[in-house]
Amino acid sequence: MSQELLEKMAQSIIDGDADLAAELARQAIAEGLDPLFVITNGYVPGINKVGEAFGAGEAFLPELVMAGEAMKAAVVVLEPELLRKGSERKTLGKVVMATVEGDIHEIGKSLVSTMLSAAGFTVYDMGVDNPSDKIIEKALEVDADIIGLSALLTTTMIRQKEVIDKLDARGLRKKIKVMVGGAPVTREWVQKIEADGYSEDAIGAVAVAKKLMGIEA
Ligand code: B12
Repeated sequence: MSQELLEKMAQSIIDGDADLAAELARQAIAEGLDPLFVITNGYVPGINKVGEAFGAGEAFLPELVMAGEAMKAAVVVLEPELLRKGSERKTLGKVVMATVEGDIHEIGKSLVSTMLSAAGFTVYDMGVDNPSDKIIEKALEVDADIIGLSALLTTTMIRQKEVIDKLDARGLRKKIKVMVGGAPVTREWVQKIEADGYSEDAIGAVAVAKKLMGIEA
């Protein structure tokens, strides 16, 4: 594994260069590199840097947007490879994945969806900015085993609690498990809202989903 390639990947995100990010992803596939490894060790450190700079007031919204677009461009190229790796397995369970209402961060949620699909789950990815009732309706429509809720803002995390409370009120809390995630989500928060599972990354999300289905991880 070339450290240089990983650094170039991180830099392509920092520079918001979607073409280069996608090109480097294609190069990684051609070299037979593990797609999740390059996402985790190449692109994610880049987007984290932009996030930190934004948080510190050293980068601004356009940079954040461009970094997000570059990250998406790389993941789009790597996604088929991620899926191919798990394509021969049977369905382990049905998961409705959604970013909560008021939140348009999609990259982490999509990565979790992709990894769950690759692991053999049937995933219904609802995209971003989903009202709690809509998420519950979808879960009922597809007879989901698990709802996965992503929230990237401290102001939208409360929607994770809202979904759980609404499931509770409708007597669905035992039938449908809820797992949560997103950068601001902490173990304390998970305990407080009594979610069934939490992971800080996409690999962990697969292990959590398996555990919720009673499957040995
Ligand atoms: C890219 C980005 C954006 C892009 C999103 C593009 C897109 N299409 O998704 C854009 C430019 C749109 C954006 C907008 C905003 N953003 Co923004 N953004 C980010 C940034 C830099 C990276 C997020 C990301 O994609 N990370 C990479 C992925 C792979 O990681 P992830 O999302 O954390 O997901 C992983 C885990 O959390 C976990 N996971 C995620 N979801 C789930 C779900 C389940 C069920 C499980 C088990 C696990 C799990 O697994 C994932 C894979 O490993 C973060 C900073 C950061 N480092 O988090 C800020 C950040 C989240 N944004 C922030 C802010 C403030 C905003 C804006 C309000 C800015 C503004 N003033 O307009 C808006 C909000 C818009 C809205 N209503 O949602 C703040 C939030 C602060 C806070 N604590 O609330 C952050 C932390 C930046 C900062 N340091 O200030 N943003």
